[in-house]
Formats: sequence, C-alpha cells, structure tokens
Amino acid sequence: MFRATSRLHTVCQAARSTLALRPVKYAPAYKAVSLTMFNTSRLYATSGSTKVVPLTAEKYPGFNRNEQFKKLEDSDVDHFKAIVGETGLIYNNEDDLAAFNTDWMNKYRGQSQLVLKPKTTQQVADILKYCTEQSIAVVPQGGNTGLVGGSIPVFDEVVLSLQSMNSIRSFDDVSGILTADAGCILEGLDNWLNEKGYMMPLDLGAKGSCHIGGNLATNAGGLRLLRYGSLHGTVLGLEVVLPDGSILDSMSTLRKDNTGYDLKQLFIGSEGTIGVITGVSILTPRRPKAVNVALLGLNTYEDVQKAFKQSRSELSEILSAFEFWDNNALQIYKKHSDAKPLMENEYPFYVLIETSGSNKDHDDEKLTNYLENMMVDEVAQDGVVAQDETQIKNIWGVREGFTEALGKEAAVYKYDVSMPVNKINDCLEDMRQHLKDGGVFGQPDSPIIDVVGYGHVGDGNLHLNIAANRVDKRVPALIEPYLFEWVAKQNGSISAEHGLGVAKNQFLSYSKSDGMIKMMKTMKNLLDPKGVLNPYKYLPSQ
Ligand code: FAD
Ligand code: 2HG
Ligand code: ZN
Repeated sequence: MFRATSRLHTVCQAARSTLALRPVKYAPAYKAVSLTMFNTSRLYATSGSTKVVPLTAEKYPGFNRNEQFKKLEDSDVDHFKAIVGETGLIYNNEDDLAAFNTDWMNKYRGQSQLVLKPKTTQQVADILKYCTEQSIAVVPQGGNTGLVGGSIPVFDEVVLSLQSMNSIRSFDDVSGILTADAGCILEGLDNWLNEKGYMMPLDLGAKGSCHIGGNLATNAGGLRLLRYGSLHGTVLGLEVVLPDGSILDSMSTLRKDNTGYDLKQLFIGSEGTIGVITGVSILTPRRPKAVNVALLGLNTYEDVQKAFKQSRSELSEILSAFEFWDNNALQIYKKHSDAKPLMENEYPFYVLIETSGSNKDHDDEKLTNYLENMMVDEVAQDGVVAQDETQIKNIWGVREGFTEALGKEAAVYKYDVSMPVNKINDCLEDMRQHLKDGGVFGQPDSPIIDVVGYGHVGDGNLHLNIAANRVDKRVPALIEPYLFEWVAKQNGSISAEHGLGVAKNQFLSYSKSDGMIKMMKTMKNLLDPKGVLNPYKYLPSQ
C-alpha cells in the first residue's frame, strides 16, 4: 500500500535505502468535482442567478444575420411537430428555451425560438432535409459544455438537441467495441462499461453532461489522451446525417478497413458544420485493475519537464495521465473552494501523475521508484500519493475544478493552445509581461487578477486562462491576436482541443494555410451548399 511522499527528499538524502513513504499528512478534504454540476439547466439567469448574459449578436461585433435564412413560420413548426411529435420540441417558451440558448460559461447567448429533440436517426434526417429545402439554419447541440460558443445559436437558428437519442446499441465484450447513440452522456457510457470491466477511452471534467456526439464533434482530448490516443484513432465508425437529409452509415466495427477514403474522420472535430453525428462505434479499453495517483510540488518548469521525461522512461506503459498546473491556478481554486490543502507548502508548479495497469504490486513498485528518484534528484520538492479511491478523486478534483473556479471570477479569457512542451511556461511568462506592459496587470487597480496556466502538459496543451475582476475592453485587445501570433511562431495551434466555434474561427489562418482553409470551405459548400448547418462559426467569414 502506498503512503504519502510528503517532504520525502530530506529522508531520501539521509538514507535512501531506509525510505518509508508516510501517510498523507495533510489529509485532503477537497470536494471531488460533482458529476451533476454541469447540468446546463442551472446555468441560465432564469433559475435564480442574477447574471444576465448579453446576446452574442450584440456583444461581439461583426455578426450580421444571413437574411437568406428563413424566419420560422407556424407552418414550419407544424411540420417539425409532425416529425418529432408534440413532446419532441420546445417552442416560444423563454424559460424552457433558456438553457439551450446559453452556454456553460454564461458567455454566449442566442435567440432561438425552437428546440427540436428527435428520438431517431430518421427524424434527424427528416429535420435536416426540410431545413435545407426551406433554408432554415440549425445548430446541433449535445451536452452544451463546449467552451467556444459552438453549440449556441447566434441569431434565431433552430437548436437540434441530441439529448433524446441516448441508447446503447451494442457491446462486444471480446473486442471491447461499443456502439451507441450520439446523445449518450460520456459518464453514463463509462459507468455502463465499468460493469463489464471496460471504460471509455476519453475522460474530461464535463463528463457528467457532455455527450459522446459532442465529444466527437469537437474531437475532445481530455485527461487520458496521453495513454489512449485521440478519437481519430479509437473511433471505428460513425453514423452521420448530412444537411440534405441523407444518412451516411459508416458504423463499422472493424479495427482494420482500408477500403476507400476514411470519410468518418472528416466529421470528427467538424463542430456540427457539415453533418449531425447520430451514432458511433468506438473501441473501448479494459478498465485497469490498479490505478495510482500522485501529486508532486516542483520549483521550476524545467523540473516539470524533467519529471515528464522521466515518467515516460520509468513508468512507460503504465503512465495514463500527466497533468500540470501552476500556483496561480491553485490560488484561484482555493479562492472558490473551502478545501484543505493537499500539501503543507505551496510550490510554483504541480504535476499530477496517474498510472493504470493490471498488477498493483508491479505498478506500486514502479511508481515508488519513480517518486523516490524525483525526490532524491530534487526534481520534486514534495509529494503525496493517494491511498484510496476517495483520495484519487480528491486529487483529480483539484485538477478538474479549475474551469469552474475560474468561471466564478467576474471575467475570464480562455485560451487553449498547443506547442512544443518546452515553450509552455515561456508562453505564460511572456503573456504576463505583455499584459503588464499594456498596463492591465500588476498594479493594485489592474483589471487582471492573474494569468493562470494548467493543462495536458504531456500533450503539449496549455490552458491559458486570464482572470479579471471586471470586463475591460483593453484586455482582449491586448491578447488577440498577440497570443495567436506567438503560438504560430512556435508552430503551435490556436486551439488544441476546444475547437473554433465563434471564439476562434476568425483566427484560423494562424494555424492553417490559405490553401487548407480554401479546401475546408470547398468541402463545406459541397456538403452544405445553403450553409444551414451551424452558420457563423468554425470557418472564417472572409
Ligand atoms: P456541445 O457543447 O453541445 O457542442 C459542441 C460542438 O459540437 C458544437 O459546435 C455543436 O454544434 C457540436 N455538436 C454537438 N453534438 C453534435 C452532434 N451530435 N453532431 C454534430 N455536431 C454536434 N474539452 C476537451 O477537449 N478536453 C477537456 O479536458 C475538456 N474539459 C472540459 C471541462 C469542463 C468543465 C468543460 C465545461 C468543458 C470541457 N471541455 C473539454 C470542452 C469540450 O469541448 C466539451 O466538454 C465536450 O466535448 C463537448 O461536448 P458537448 O456534448 O457538451 O457538446
Ligand atoms: C481542461 O482540461 C479543459 O480542464 C478545460 O479542457 C480547460 O478551463 C479550461 O480552460
Ligand atoms: Zn483540456
């Protein structure tokens, strides 16, 4: 059984051979992230909150309603009613529409008067066929946890919610291949697989609300991409309804199939702009029998890199996550939580290391050796190892809690960039200096509280969040396009995992060449000639 590594280095320096891992001294009382907290219904002003979210079309300049799109008429609503039934839609009811018109961050708000909740792929097909024929704009919506405004209408687009398509279709417990409707909630799938000794190959803080269809549409990365790879690898097949209403059935359950273009890949990460995903076939891994989670405190970002490099070499096949955060992230988390600290002292950086394997003794031994080496070599200054399931959840709860904690600040500017691992802290430092130079950070009356860094460091993915105590137009003007230019110089990406939506679409050229953008537009026009699917998003307007 593991004990904590608290203040381990002093013991190690004295006598490594007599090292004993002590119990978690600073018993974590962190509240694990509640899995129901991401229900979108609690987010909009109608249910008690006084925060009224400004309309996207008014808050962000540059949006003009495309007048080619038809404004809904009663006959359209009657037509939709005939497809989905009386209970399959919400029409003209501001209270019930509110949750579908507002995003998780309370940042974007649309003006849709109609939400459709089809129950079958054929109903989705009938809806899209009619929308294309009638030029009615549509926004596909999953769990509405996206962070770039992609799931929210800008004007009066119809919301096509997949929430009523939530059945598991099949599971093969020899191959681990699952087929399911797109509206299944990620955590629900994972719990269901747990009973069979399997797990979903992806995991993220929004698992209690996000749909597998939304994960696919955003090509979500998450906390275990390092181990299980991207959805481009684990997805074996998709069922997609195209804007003209045709159903593209590529629900293959084959691991190997080299016949023709791999069309399903086009829809993974397409953010609902060229088709609505209705079903998925996905390869699920065995649920590991032994899971360990350790947290280390480190003095420098150099040490973070050393710890990562060494974890790949020493933990190799059992390493399942390597996450990092800086002390600013911890401060924001502490500010909004009554949790007790996990370690006695604070450090400039933290890394969360998770191992997953099939043999506890083997994994424990490997992890102990690795942690001892980190302490002896003074790469890490302190550390704790979770002793049980609750402590595992507590440590993960801190990592998964940053997004919500930041959301409690008056304003937060969220960025999700990727770059070579060795540039991540330079990016944070450079941004801090840039904002100081710009006069919005570092003085007592500055709007910016802090520049916060955390993320999937093993994937070269930094979540750069800038928290502010008030809305100040100078702040976004200083960040954009400055950050995107900086990232482009490192050959990085302006969006590592959250996508483009309405937040980043105009900056796509920082990550993709003119030729590539031209081809993307050609494909969009080919599949959606009237542009009815998720307009104003994803691709730059010019
Ligand atoms: P939505 O938000 O409803 O939609 C997202 C986009 O996909 C929209 O453009 C929408 O039009 C489209 N879409 C949705 N469903 C379909 C469908 N069936 N067919 C076609 N298009 C569709 N992302 C990560 O990558 N990694 C993380 O670690 C991560 N952590 C998060 C943690 C928190 C607390 C939160 C709030 C978000 C996090 N995200 C993360 C953002 C992430 O994109 C989503 O949580 C998730 O993948 C979106 O799924 P959803 O069902 O909520 O989709
Ligand atoms: C995460 O990794 C998510 O926690 C959200 O991708 C990141 O809040 C963010 O910026
Ligand atoms: Zn992330």
